[in-house]
Amino acid sequence: MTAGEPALRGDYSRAGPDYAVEQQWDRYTEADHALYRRLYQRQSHLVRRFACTEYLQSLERLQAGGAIPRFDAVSARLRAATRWELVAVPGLIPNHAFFDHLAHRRFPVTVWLRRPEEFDYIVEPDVFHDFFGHVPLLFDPVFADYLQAYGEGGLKAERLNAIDYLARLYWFTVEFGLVMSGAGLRAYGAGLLSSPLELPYSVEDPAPARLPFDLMRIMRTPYVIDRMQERYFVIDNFDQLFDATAADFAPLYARLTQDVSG
Ligand code: HBI
Ligand code: FE
Repeated sequence: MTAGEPALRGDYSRAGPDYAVEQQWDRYTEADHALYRRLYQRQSHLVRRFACTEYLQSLERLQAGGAIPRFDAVSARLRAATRWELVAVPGLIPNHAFFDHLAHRRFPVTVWLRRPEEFDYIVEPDVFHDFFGHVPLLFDPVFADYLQAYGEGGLKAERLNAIDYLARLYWFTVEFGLVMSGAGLRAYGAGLLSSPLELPYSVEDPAPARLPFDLMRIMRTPYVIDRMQERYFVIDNFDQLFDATAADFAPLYARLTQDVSG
């Protein structure tokens, strides 16, 4: 996205100022749909053991395992459920556009699918990660409100030069969050739900630390993007997440900046 970073794979030439594109569903090949089905098959077995119930209920209702979904059809159902919709994007988009979509209850979903040799892992988000990982929880009313609030917080953090702190909150909740439910420890983060290796690891492996959700600690914790995480933060429920992040972050950012400079 900035000079020096490796090029992103998507086609950005047709993207508007908000980075929206047409999904062009007819351009997916039968091989794309077959690869998507294989990814979905494997992962749907794993999530039954390791995902939170809110996620599983929505995934079940979506019935989206047969082919790469049509975003328009899913948006119609989402609008009825939580007033969210999907917007097709070429891949990672700049922070401002990303936050603005979330603040308006639009979730950006990448249009392209990974290559077969990337079956187990891909660094950039693709349609499987974005759809399988993120979309089911948009049907949960509390999580849906949290994500909108995160987008609004992102627009504010931009003005306060605090995006690096806020991005950690997204990372340790929306992407890699765990929840302690009645049934035990479960995953709700999309990076976990869409990963065949890290999903069981995050819930069962003795190696990583599992810490109680702590907003300030999260915003002080750097993360790596291309390895298993060394720590996860555990919430009790989505209300806790929404309530803990409802306050004005400006004084928190001021404290975090002071930590660093002195
Ligand atoms: N773009 N498509 C897409 N998906 C993301 O998850 C995403 C993004 N742009 C920026 C971004 N994430 C994060 O860096 C922000 O949460 C900070
Ligand atoms: Fe993601």
